[in-house]
Amino acid sequence: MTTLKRLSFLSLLQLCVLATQDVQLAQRAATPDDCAGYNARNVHQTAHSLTADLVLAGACALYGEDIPNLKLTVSYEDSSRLHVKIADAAGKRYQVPESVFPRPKSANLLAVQSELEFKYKTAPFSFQVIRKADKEVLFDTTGHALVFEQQYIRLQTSLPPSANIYGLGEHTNTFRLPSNNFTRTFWNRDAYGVAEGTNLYSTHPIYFEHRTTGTHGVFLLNSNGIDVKINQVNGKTALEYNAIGGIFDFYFLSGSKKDPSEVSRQYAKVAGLPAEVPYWGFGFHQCRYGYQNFVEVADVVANYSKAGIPLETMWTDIDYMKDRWVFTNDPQYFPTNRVQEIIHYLHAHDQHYIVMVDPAVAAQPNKGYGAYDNGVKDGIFLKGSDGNLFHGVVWPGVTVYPDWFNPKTQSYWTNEFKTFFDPKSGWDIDGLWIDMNEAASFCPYPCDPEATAASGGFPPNRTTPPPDPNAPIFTDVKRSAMPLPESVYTDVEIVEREDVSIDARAPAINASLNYLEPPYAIANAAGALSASTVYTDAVHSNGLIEYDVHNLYGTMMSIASQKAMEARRPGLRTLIITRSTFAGAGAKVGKWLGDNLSTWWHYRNSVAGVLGFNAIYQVPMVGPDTCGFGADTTEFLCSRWATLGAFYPFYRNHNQDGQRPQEFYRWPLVTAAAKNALDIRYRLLDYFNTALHAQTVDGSPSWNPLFFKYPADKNTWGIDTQFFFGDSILVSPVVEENSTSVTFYLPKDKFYDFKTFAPIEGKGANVTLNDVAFTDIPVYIRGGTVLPLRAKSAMTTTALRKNDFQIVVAPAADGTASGKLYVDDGVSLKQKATTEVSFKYAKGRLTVTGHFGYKLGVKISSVTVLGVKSSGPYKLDGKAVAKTSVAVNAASQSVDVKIGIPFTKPFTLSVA
Ligand SMILES: *[C@@H]1O[C@H](CO)[C@@H](O)[C@H](O)[C@H]1NC(C)=O
Ligand SMILES: *[C@@H]1O[C@H](CO)[C@@H](O)[C@H](O)[C@H]1NC(C)=O
Ligand SMILES: *[C@@H]1O[C@H](CO)[C@@H](O)[C@H](O)[C@H]1NC(C)=O
Ligand SMILES: *[C@@H]1O[C@H](CO)[C@@H](O)[C@H](O)[C@H]1NC(C)=O
Ligand SMILES: *[C@@H]1O[C@H](CO)[C@@H](O)[C@H](O)[C@H]1NC(C)=O
Ligand SMILES: *[C@@H]1O[C@H](CO)[C@@H](O)[C@H](O)[C@H]1NC(C)=O
Ligand SMILES: CC(=O)N[C@H]1CO[C@H](CO)[C@@H](O)[C@@H]1O
Repeated sequence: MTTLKRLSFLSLLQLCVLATQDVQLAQRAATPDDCAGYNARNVHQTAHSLTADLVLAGACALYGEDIPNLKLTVSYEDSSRLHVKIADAAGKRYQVPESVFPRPKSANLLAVQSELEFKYKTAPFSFQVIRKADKEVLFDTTGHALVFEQQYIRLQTSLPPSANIYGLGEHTNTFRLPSNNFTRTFWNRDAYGVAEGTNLYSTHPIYFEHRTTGTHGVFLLNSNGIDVKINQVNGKTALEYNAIGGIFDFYFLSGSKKDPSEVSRQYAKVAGLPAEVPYWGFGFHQCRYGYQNFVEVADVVANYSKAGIPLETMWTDIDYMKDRWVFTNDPQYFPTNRVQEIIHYLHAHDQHYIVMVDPAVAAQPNKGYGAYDNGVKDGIFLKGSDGNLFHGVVWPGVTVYPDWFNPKTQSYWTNEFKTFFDPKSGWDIDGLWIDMNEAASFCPYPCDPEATAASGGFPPNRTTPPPDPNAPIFTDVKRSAMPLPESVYTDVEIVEREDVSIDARAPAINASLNYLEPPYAIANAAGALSASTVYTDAVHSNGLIEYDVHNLYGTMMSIASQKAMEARRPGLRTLIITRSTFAGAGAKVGKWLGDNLSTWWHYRNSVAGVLGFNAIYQVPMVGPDTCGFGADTTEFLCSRWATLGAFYPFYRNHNQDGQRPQEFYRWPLVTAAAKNALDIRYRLLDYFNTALHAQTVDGSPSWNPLFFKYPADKNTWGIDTQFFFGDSILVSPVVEENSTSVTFYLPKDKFYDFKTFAPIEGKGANVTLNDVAFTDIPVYIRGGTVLPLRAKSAMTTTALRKNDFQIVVAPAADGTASGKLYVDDGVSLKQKATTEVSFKYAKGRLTVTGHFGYKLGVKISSVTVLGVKSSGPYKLDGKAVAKTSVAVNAASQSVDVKIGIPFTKPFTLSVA
């Protein structure tokens, strides 16, 4: 956009201010590159760091007043991480609070020990970040003026032509981002239908860039509204940050020449390691908006049982609430005693229950509504610029919003959870779903809450009559009432986060700035900054202004909710699924991809969405609404989606109120597809849990794009409809509408068909399969892998854990393979004992080592070696295995050796 057009966004007030600044107006630059930038003075270089004063070289005044004096700080935090901070010299500007984004520890290295070099020019100031090993320039602001104004900061880097850039989510673009004419806006937004190219629910300003020389990462820690623009300029890719506040706080990650996932691990050190999830969280989840009452919820549970489809967790959307007031239930439609019956039934059958909680509380004074009254008493609701409670409109009508920055909000939130979700007197939920936390409001801008609530019909009246309060449920399934054993609720001290420096500093609100309509308008698809959300001039209890912290709301709700859930069941892992996230949220919660639609585009595109959150943003527990949320699904789409869903980390069928029902049992074809896919998922569950556990330990992705495994193969760089589940399971779903054929890429490598175990040589070319049944999905094992499979699937993950293992050895072309297995009790935050097994296969010999602290209580039923034509002899720990225990499958060239030994200690098995 031109400056002139931008100027039309200026408020009258600002025009007045600017008009009096004749000098600046006269010198106003036309574009950022016309600005003179800053000159570096007093450059102070030590062995560990570099600091400099940056002094404005000439007025720029593109979108307001320049900040004349800046401070540059460069520190070498560890060998792979360079921290570059450009802030106002006074250090008064807003920075992301450490309570929301704890800073990584710095090893405070010597510059010479860093893999990265910081090179700069003084007049005008520009800098390059260079990887020393190969002199590769990773970031280069040369020729692009730094602009640093009150409400507009800008920095641009030149990158190679058509750069391979991944990340900068949340978005529904391709996984590899367009490298021309492209704007990625960060402004968390309730984005029904998740339109391509628009700002969505989350903000993750991290990108990975892949080159033939290696893969590196660049993270901008800034929570203000940002447009990142990517264009081709003079034969190069120009990546430009345009933020409307905050500072430039960059973390450069050197990555690796050979292994792109190294950047994921380096970023995990910055963003925080993701949370471990309870094992049952990987089971299949059923949800919908519009389950009318407790009878319907119970019927869905029963119908899943009758159909023989494993249902691990049943969910209830806002339908359970009375008039959609959070922390209430409708006594007619969802009476507590009947819901408790459902919860007891689920628990007795090793199943689980989750409900939704929204942040916004119905503004209902004098109604005896605890959640409102308590919040008002504690003074924890967010206030508008006039000092009164800020009102928006959400499901219940006019609402207020908790102010997560208020020190009393945590105890308020924890208490509401303790009361409403009390295991004895209330709803004993096992996990939590949080929504509308962008924060969303149905109110346009400007907002008249009363009028919007009235005209939108909030809250809506129920459209069905109440059920018979004594309606029998689960009549044809045996009933028993047994909650989770008390013994698991061991008391463990909850460590509160320490007070940290950056929180203590809320910059003064500047009355001459426009926080509602700043001069630079980011490309927010909702329009004005305050449209459909909390007003950006609302002031938090610590003085921070919503303008700066809007993008943190969902993550702060996540942090508070995680603490509240942990307080209910101390010592246990939490499963919390949120809609809105900021960088670092994965340390507390998982995420679903929001309100997508039942379309083939959304089905396909979900792979790119999951890849971003798992492999880049470190929010690994992620998945879309399987079969699609909005719009009616079809039998073929839901079949395909049921099979793809089985490979998402988070696997949940969820549907919109009023759409065609889409539980998997609704169609025979979808039932078969779901059963088939769940059979594969559950047999692979310990393999995947091992991968996700590894991610919680060092950030190694548990869902990998193809180029992470074949970085030198250019054909893989743009692929985002195939992925690796864990390190070694290649999934290539059918992507065309109603089709039974699929063309996908097989890298030059050895693979094995997961179903038949037959070997397949990848040629570094596309292959086409023409008869992929709707119940099926192409799955291959990458050569070089030892897979610890459960020998058979089960109806719940609890039952699954009682099944024996089958070890599958899939050798690479060189005849070797390796793998790992991690098992713990699946629920505790602190484990008393774990089992960690390592599998190595070479020269026809499988060696199993490790420690077996956690008692698996199962056997290894067999070891299956693929791609061998061995006639033995077969020896287990040196002793010959009976011929009758060996089954050779000539068709697939595999050998299955029944060993049936307890899985309690190391062993070796030789097959040749
Ligand atoms: C750039 O993108 C905009 C919006 O997506 C589109 O309307 C326009 O045609 C594109 N311009 C070019 C040159 O591709
Ligand atoms: C459950 O199954 C019964 C029998 O097929 C059917 O009548 C009922 O509509 C189903 N209910 C739900 C909620 O799926
Ligand atoms: C709900 O029903 C009541 C009573 O019939 C009516 O007064 C009210 O306007 C209805 N509310 C909405 C949102 O339709
Ligand atoms: C407030 O903003 C005005 C206009 O940009 C600026 O002149 C002034 O220095 C600012 N005040 C502070 C304390 O930053
Ligand atoms: C695909 O199949 C569904 C039934 O599952 C059908 O409703 C739809 O019209 C088909 N689409 C096309 C393009 O034929
Ligand atoms: C594989 O097919 C896709 C289209 O289905 C195409 O875009 C891609 O270039 C092909 N890859 C190779 C290596 O031929
Ligand atoms: C198929 C699918 O899940 N599509 C999209 C659903 O919505 C999220 C955004 O919230 C996207 O990331 C998914 O790709």
